[in-house]
Amino acid sequence: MRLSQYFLPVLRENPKEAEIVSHRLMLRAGMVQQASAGIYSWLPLGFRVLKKIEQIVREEQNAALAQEVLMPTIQSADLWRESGRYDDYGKEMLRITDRHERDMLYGPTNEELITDIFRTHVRSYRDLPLNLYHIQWKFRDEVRPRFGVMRGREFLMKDAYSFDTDFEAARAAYNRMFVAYLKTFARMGLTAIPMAADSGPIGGDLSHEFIILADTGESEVFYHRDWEDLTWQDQDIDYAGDLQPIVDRWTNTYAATDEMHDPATCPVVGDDLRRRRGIEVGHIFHFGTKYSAPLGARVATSDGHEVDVFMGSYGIGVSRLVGAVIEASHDEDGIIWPAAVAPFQVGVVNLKADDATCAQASANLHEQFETAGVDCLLDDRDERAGAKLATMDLIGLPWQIIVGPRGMKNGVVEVKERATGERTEMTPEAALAKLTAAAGG
Ligand code: 5CA
Repeated sequence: MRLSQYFLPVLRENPKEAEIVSHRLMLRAGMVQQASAGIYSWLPLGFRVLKKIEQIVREEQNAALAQEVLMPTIQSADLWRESGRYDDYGKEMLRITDRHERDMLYGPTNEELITDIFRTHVRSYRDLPLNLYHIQWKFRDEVRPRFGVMRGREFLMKDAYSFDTDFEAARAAYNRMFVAYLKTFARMGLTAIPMAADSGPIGGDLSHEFIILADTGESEVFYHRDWEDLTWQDQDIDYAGDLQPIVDRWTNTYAATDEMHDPATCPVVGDDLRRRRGIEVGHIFHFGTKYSAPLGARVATSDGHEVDVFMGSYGIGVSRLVGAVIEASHDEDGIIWPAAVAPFQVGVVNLKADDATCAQASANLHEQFETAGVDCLLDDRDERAGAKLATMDLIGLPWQIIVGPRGMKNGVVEVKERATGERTEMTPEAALAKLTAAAGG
């Protein structure tokens, strides 16, 4: 992609409305634009990142044996009356009336709709386990939408729903999602700490929030300092096998949100206990028969009984993650994208647009990267060198290749790694080979 033809409305000034760094950088880097309070348009650069994150979430859901569907954003109120949530949900639910005076709503979540799909088609334990998910926009009329896409009113969520005949099978389904979440966030360069969350009337420990530590997070969290050294080592997971040992390993070290943390009973004391803030990027629940019972989603068991199906739901804040990654990875010059979610892998900066040698060398590199399947953004604009370098740092692509007249005289370009700031001179061919390999191309 040539920047001269790309829609990248970069802002020079810090937007006044942005209170936190990710919101500020997303606006400055031309990733999103507010349409109204808590509702955003995604511009080309932001859209690329959103899609990258969505795709990682999708791949890990599929690997964990969940199947993708797509349910609508607009739902009928009738189903929510059946579950009893139509009145309970309150003002957060956006209610709509259609031309026939039928009550509709913009879905804030999908337990009712998925249970309706299930009860229409599934009658027997033979069809279980089943886990269906979708990645769809939600609407919650938050009292205080803020921090850009972090707490929006319209936001993109991955929500999965599992169905099983008994608690033990439901726990296995829960464990599959638990492990899939660890893998998902690790692939984005994030360490998400699973924290015991309030599981309500069901009891047990089957609800976890996945939290990324960040000073600007909205949740206050408490954890054992050992968490600071725990990172997911990538490994192949046999999702058909027993995942309890992995889940145990990741829940044995103390971590809790402020609602769950009780200083009187907390097993960690003194300097070992850390208190920080965090961003909730995922939340998983086992809620048993809470929706299947009122909606009549029942299955025959292997011994001839009929039971209300056991369910869990598993959410990931896909659009929130775009902000969360930036909160976790930036410096004073701008964003630092982890390669897995970067909108482009390489930015080629031609420092002197009117220099034929530089223009040729940078155009060649751009073309060769694209041929190699490495997403490349070429800054071919007729702009000051300083402004171009600042834009490249702001939008945070993992690698930059800087092409200037002085280097070209010696047949070299400069390769800069955004995360470390390290610069190395090499021939364009060497730069191409190095960064194609780095991008896994
Ligand atoms: N039905 C369940 C699980 S599928 C559910 O809705 N869970 S949730 O309310 O916890 O939402 C799931 C995830 O969506 C949260 O962990 C969070 O990452 C994201 N999320 C929730 N509200 C917002 C919001 N207002 N803006 C952006 N992301 C949000």
